[in-house]
Amino acid sequence: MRSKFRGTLIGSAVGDALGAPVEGCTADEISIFQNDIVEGRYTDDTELMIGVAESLIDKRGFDGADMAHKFLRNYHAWRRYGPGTRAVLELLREGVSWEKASTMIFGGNGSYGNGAAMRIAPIGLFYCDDIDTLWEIAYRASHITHSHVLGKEGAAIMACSIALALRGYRDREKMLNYLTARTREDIYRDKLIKIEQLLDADKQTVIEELGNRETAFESVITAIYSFIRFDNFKDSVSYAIGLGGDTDTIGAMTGAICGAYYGLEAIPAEWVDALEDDEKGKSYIIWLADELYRIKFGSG
Ligand code: R7I
Ligand code: MG
Ligand code: MG
Repeated sequence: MRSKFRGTLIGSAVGDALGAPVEGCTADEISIFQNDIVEGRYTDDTELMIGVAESLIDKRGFDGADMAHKFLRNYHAWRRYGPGTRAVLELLREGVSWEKASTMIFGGNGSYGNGAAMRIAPIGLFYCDDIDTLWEIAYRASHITHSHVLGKEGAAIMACSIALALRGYRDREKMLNYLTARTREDIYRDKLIKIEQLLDADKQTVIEELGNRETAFESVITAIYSFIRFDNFKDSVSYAIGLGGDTDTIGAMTGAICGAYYGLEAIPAEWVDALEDDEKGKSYIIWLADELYRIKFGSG
């Protein structure tokens, strides 16, 4: 289980770093995707995920004001944040409360970008044995930047997928039945139901049916699909990135689910080796995973 905790957070960071250099490229442009060219710099996806983990650890659970503070403290603009999230962080910095800031963007509707889902992995770990609480906390943690229900639902589905993968659900019927029964949003349910018929589909069909963009409902189910379609970390994450579009984020979300299922040792060593290891890099992310594990299971 400790290896799965590490695998989740490192898997997410690795997927982010691998996808980052080709973010915004089309599938055709990436069709000569080469796994041996690895830069190892992560982006906003991982920087925000680190903030989620740090806050859960410091507060022994969810605390919105503290998590918002962690996001601000860790923020580096050059890691390429989404415009909505950048605007919310600016409002928080000006002193607007974490409950209010996210409701002030996109004409008051709030964001349905995938920025809440891409950082949610630590919540999937921390609340893995209580899906009702996990779902509720995923919503509250999303609200810091994403107040639109579809942004929150995408994050809850992602957190739940990670919890199920930790418990060993890859059997597609079991996992998909669980998620389909749980979600209350049609756009997600309809895409989950489609997965079964898409298992041999070509890339273009998958992109059209499930999406590869930076909205939550055009990326979260794509990551779940990439996990289910293959039987190992490398193939799933390479495939997810090869779809093009929001490659770092779909890579990160696929990497998190795969890491939760297969564990750290299943991530290609050359990918882990290449991951940056500066102040808050690989070693620190492993430490965060171990702390979450220690707090949760009370040992070592
Ligand atoms: O969700 P968010 O943090 O973006 C994450 C993406 C990832 O790909 C990261 O790697 C990083 O590159 O950014 O940032 P938002 O700006 O809140 O949402 C992402 C995009 O979704 C927005 O820029 C919009 O294009 C779209 N979007 C919306 N469009 C119209 N109306 C999100 N919410 C809305 C909306 O309410
Ligand atoms: Mg990014
Ligand atoms: Mg992205």
